[in-house]
Amino acid sequence: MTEKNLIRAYGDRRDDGIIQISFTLPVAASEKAKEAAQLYCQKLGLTDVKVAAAERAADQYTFFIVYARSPVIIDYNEIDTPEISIKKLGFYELNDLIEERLARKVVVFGACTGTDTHTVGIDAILNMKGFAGDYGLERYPWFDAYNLGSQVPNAELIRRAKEKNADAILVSQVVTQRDVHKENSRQFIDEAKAAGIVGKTTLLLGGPRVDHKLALELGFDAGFGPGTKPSDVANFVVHQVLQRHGKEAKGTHFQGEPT
Ligand code: B12
Repeated sequence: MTEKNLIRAYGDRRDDGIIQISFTLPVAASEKAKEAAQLYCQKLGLTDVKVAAAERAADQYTFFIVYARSPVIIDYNEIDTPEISIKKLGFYELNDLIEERLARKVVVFGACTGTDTHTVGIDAILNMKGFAGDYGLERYPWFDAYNLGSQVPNAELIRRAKEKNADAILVSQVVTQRDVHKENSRQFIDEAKAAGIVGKTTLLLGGPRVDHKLALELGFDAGFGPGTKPSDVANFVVHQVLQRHGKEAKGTHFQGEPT
């Protein structure tokens, strides 16, 4: 039997259970609203509740930040979740690797698909300037990156990618109301199956509410969430492409910092 690793939230001291939460209630900002926030937190099972901020969010809406103590204890060793672990190569090393092993450019297509207009995330990954000081894929001389923009129908993205024999397709989904991101992603996978590219083209899903586990469940090869850097995506795609072409042993991915 595995040993337990019981953990609680850390606030000021180890195991004090102190957490910070934020939420909005549909009432105007007032002392009564603060009391409502207190009561709400108590009903969540929290104690030592302190309403640190209560700000008007809109007419009849107040946004709260609360500190409180949670009794919850979890066993960290019970958690088993898929995770992308990869030893990242730096910009120059990765380009050199593509040149040496593949001797052609890696072709990627990306878009924000369905009804979603939020392009900032996919732009951060693909555009020349990149994100957080990390170059986007357009900047890599050994990548050919096509960014089709927003509200692109799934079938159109797949058709355009197939025309260029794309190695990878990047789907961005930001709006999650009524799980529209999942519904649209499932529709993308259905289209990809019909087009015969599943298992041949690397299919990536990304967005603020996406994680690797969700993407795998939906049928993608990997998922990338908030804070993803273009170099994370570039490294993942290159290793997948090399492995698909038998130019790198499977399971070469392992954890580590960029060299
Ligand atoms: C900018 C913005 C807009 C702009 C978008 C402009 C544009 N060209 O993109 C405009 C004003 C048009 C807009 C419109 C709307 N928006 Co808006 N918007 C935002 C805002 C403020 C920022 C989003 C953003 O740019 N984030 C920055 C990027 C860099 O982060 P990111 O997307 O997470 O991307 C990173 C990762 O997730 C990952 N990633 C993302 N995609 C991919 C894909 C792949 C393949 C990979 C590998 C990685 C990856 O890499 C990126 C870099 O790390 C957010 C609130 C917020 N603060 O987040 C609301 C927000 C996303 N919008 C929201 C809403 C509701 C809307 C509207 C529906 C509003 C309306 N009623 O009209 C419309 C949407 C219309 C539509 N059909 O989509 C909600 C969504 C709520 C929900 N749960 O679904 C949010 C959260 C605001 C809120 N709190 O209510 N919006």
